[in-house]
Amino acid sequence: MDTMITKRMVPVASQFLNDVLAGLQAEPKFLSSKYFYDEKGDQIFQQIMEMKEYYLTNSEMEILQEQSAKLATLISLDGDAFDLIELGAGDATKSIHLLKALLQAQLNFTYLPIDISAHVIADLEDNLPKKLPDLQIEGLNGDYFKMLEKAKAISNRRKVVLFMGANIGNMDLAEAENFCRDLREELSPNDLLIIGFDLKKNPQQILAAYNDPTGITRSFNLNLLNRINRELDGDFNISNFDHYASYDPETGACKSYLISLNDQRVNIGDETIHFNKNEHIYMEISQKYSLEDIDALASKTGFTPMNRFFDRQEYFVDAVWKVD
Ligand code: AVJ
Repeated sequence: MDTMITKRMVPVASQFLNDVLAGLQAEPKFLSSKYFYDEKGDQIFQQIMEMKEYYLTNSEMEILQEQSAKLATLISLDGDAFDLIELGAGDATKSIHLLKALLQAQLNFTYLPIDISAHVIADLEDNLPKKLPDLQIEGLNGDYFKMLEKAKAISNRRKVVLFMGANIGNMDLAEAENFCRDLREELSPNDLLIIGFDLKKNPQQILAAYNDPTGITRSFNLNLLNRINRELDGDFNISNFDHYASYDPETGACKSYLISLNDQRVNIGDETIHFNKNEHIYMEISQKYSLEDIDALASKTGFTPMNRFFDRQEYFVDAVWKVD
């Protein structure tokens, strides 16, 4: 069992249980996509990124592969030393291109990857120095905001924050606004934020990325029910649920649901949850943005848009914002 302690001093496992029960006892029911990523969920997400319908990864990869030198120039400002902080660094397969460009430009910086997963941080500290011997790296394992505090305690150098992968898409517009405002509070004037957004585009193309015919995304959603069975003593019968994805071009909200295929009861530990036939569980939002939406988000939350980096097809943008 995980013994990590959260901010409110609730063990992670019971935080998971509390969130699951609160979501499934609510009307309408919901679960949080942040719980998708157990070991199995990580594996399925890898498969999603390899799907031909899932254009996001290739688009942002192209931006980093082809425009990292330009990004590095922009980041360096007047050449002073800085800390490059990455939120949710993962395996850094995209950011490694930027790290290379920054080293090539002989800039004085330390890379501070932040990730909630201890083994992600251990792997990065192991592997990156082998690939980039000159890299100064200091991994921070924990909650984004607590680790940002820690990063500020380590040095008072200018901060450049990377938040890529369209991870902001997993927040609805109000949550994204709060997140950016909270992030702004941790930063100082002239600090930078480089933030990846998936852009509004042909609705068919967006929907296809979240509704693949082979059912990989379906199993990604259903895996959370399996995880509840495994970790919280649940008895979901997975074959009694189906995946439903939707995209609303008016709001840019791409949402996924699990639909109960019949009237059923599910036990989770000591609790019993009732599902009506055709009742839905709201599982995930992947919010899409227009360029106007992105600029509006920046100015509402204390940032000024500085520059934008697109892939050739303009499916995706990495926006560079400066703290006001
Ligand atoms: C990791 C949040 C960027 O929303 O596109 C992929 C997760 N969900 N397919 C996304 C996801 C279903 C992904 N992000």
